[in-house]
Amino acid sequence: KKATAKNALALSKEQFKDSIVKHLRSTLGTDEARANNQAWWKATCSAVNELVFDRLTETSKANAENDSRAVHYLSLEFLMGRLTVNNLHNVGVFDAARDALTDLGKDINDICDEEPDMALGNGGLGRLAACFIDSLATLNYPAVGYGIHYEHGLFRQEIQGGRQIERPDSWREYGNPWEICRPESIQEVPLYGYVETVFGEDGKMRKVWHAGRQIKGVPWDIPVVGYEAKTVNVLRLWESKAADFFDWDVFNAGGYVDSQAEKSQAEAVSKVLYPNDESEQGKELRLIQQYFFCACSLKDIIRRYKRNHTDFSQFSKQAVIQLNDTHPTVAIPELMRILIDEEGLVWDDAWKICSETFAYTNHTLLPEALEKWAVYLFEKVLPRHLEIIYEINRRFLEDEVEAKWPGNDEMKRHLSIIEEGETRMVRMAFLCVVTCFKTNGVAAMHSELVKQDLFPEFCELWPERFENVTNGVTPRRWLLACNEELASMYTDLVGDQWPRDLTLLSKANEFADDAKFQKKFMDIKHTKKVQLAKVIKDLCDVEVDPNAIFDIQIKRLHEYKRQHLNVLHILALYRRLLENPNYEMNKRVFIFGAKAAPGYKLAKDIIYAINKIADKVNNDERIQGKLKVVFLPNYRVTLAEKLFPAADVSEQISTAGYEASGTGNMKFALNGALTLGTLDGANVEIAEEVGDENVFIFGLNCDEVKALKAAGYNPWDYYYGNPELKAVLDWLETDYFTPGAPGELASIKQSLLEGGDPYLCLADFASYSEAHIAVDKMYSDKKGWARKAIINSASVGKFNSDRSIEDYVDRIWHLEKVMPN
Ligand code: 26V
Repeated sequence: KKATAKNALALSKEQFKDSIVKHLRSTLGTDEARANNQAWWKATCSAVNELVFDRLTETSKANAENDSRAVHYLSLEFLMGRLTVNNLHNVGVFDAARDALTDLGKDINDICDEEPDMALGNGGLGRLAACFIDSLATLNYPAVGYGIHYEHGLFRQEIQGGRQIERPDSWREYGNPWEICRPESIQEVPLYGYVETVFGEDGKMRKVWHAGRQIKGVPWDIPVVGYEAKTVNVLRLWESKAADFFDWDVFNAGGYVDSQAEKSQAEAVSKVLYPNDESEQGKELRLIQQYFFCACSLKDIIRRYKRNHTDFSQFSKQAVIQLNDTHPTVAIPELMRILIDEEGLVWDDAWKICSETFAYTNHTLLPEALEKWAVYLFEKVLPRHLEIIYEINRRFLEDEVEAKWPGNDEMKRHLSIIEEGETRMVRMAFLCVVTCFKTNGVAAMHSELVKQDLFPEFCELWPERFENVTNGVTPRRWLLACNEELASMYTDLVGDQWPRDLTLLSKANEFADDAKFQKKFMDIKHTKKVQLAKVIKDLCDVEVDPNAIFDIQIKRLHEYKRQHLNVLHILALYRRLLENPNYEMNKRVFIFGAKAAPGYKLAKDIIYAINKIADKVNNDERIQGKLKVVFLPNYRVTLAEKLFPAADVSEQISTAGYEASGTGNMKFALNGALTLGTLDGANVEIAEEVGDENVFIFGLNCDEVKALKAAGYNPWDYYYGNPELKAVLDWLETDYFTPGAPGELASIKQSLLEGGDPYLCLADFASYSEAHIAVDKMYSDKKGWARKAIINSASVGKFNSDRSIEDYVDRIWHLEKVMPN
């Protein structure tokens, strides 16, 4: 029996049982005999919440009393997944809960399976925010996450006839026991209208924004439980509602229908998370979402600040605001507006406060993902903010740019926050870099590219503003909770402190060649593969052999991530097997999970191709089950938790220079998968940590990609130069995989040839194919493979998100711990 962990809240199995039964009756209005699993789940959560809510209150009391400096993490996305298992572990009562439920005749896994995923994010950026708030609480730092209480998270993906269909996600349709509504902290948000210039009796000019509409923001708090820590922070998510007086006025005047329209317009603001789509430009509702949650959050931050302060002189000492990408950038002009128009500060004082309060994280270099908003939209929705942005820009160009590059109008045009053109645009990233005291990238290589390629002139102006903070993942969710078997093996080896200090796992390196240790490690891998095989059978009705190599690519579908490169190689293998039934290879299962943005045609075509190829390959008796292809529908956090532990090979094959960091790559390595990847994002640092001999690196590096593009890349050269590549590309045009419907997969070939192959799939194909041969060879050496798998898992302690947070604290936030353990 495990000793009671430090800071675990005392709750015995018996107490837990009593509490669950009590909540079944008094909270849920049922009893042990009638309750369904959903009621059991909610009762279990309520039992835990008795502990969690106490700590939540204590934490906020301690922060108020200490007047602590805090970080405010503003993010349009928090991809939380499920909370129950995680919270049970973090509070330190997982074993008590499991045993209590067992005594009550329930399996904790079935009960926890009732919880819907909180999928309030698209992918990497949203999941990073979730890992970061876990780490902040674990390290006892004062922090608040601010975001939107979307009614619908990222769409649920169904596959019909091989194609993606989007269905609405309704994560809180039947109530969510983790959230607390706080009507006492409702905020009002103005929108639209016009700006009036008024002169006061003192002769001073003031600006008054007469809003055309007002909506209200209702906060919902999700407790964020630190791992065996005293701290419980909050994630505060804003829900939009019609402002009370609006519907009443119209309603009383007999306009019931109008008042309903008003109400549904207001509620539309927090209705649904936008998927990363082709272009978010021109989407007025998205801009309103951004402003809505920034305005609510700033009011909340200022309200809390004012409890202890009468002027703003200490504001930037007390509050740091981290912008998770440019999505919350409008918080900058909003704070300027509040300070100047409402609090009566002069421009220079307001500007000083803003530029000492905000910091910005960049998560992508893709030009189409760099946010720009049309000036006319700003003018319509946020007229006062546009004026402020113009003034920020004017001062920047006339003072800073002019001083550095005197008389250089071309440079002014180039660096202007306003892009001139047919439609004038606000460049949000420029506004961030001009204002923020720090701008950081998310992996060493990415941060260099941010300086060199994205903001070279800004970097010349202010080199000290640019930082790197390499991403990380929480070991609580991504090892302790998702891989019980490996977690307990590590606890036996190094004790129970590794979920905080993940570098302790490096002890396992000493056993990388130990036959007994290897067997235990690979037996666990096998167990996880057996478990995943069952999931695959249930979801896809495909039988896979757990002795095969499980080769997994799970991430959003995007051309730069090159799922289609993986597909081309699968086709090449299939062809080799058909041409030579004795072709030597280990059995291989290629597993995909990916959502495509609803408007991203080629991404959806790639999903279709994977499914069509899977149908054919999986049912082709000629290849004797040597090759299987699986596309798991509705990839999300909860599925990811089953996939990472079962992987042998981690596909990280983005075109070098395009993946800012990646975080899935870290979860794979931690669970003992070997990376097959390019020198991109954090792959570079993973290879550094685990050693080049323990990863399979292939393809062009970042400089070679740039050079090839500069020299004029011609994909046809590779097509004609490599017969196997030509054959698989031509295959896509036939009806081999889509009987009776030739050409259904042709768009992929087309994008790679006529389309110019912007992500250099064909250039990297041969190298990728060779790397796969090396993987296959290596896997035949069972001991060699086990050694590498162990070294990978034992050597990625650096990628603990606690380390990322400590880097942010040292380099950017400068926080102090409240209530240290
Ligand atoms: C945004 C968009 C918007 C419109 C066009 C298509 C598109 C494609 C990608 C994106 C990226 C959104 C930002 C994002 O999720 N970045 C990811 O952030 C992770 C956490 O830092 C990082 O590990 C990933 O490499 C990075 O892609």
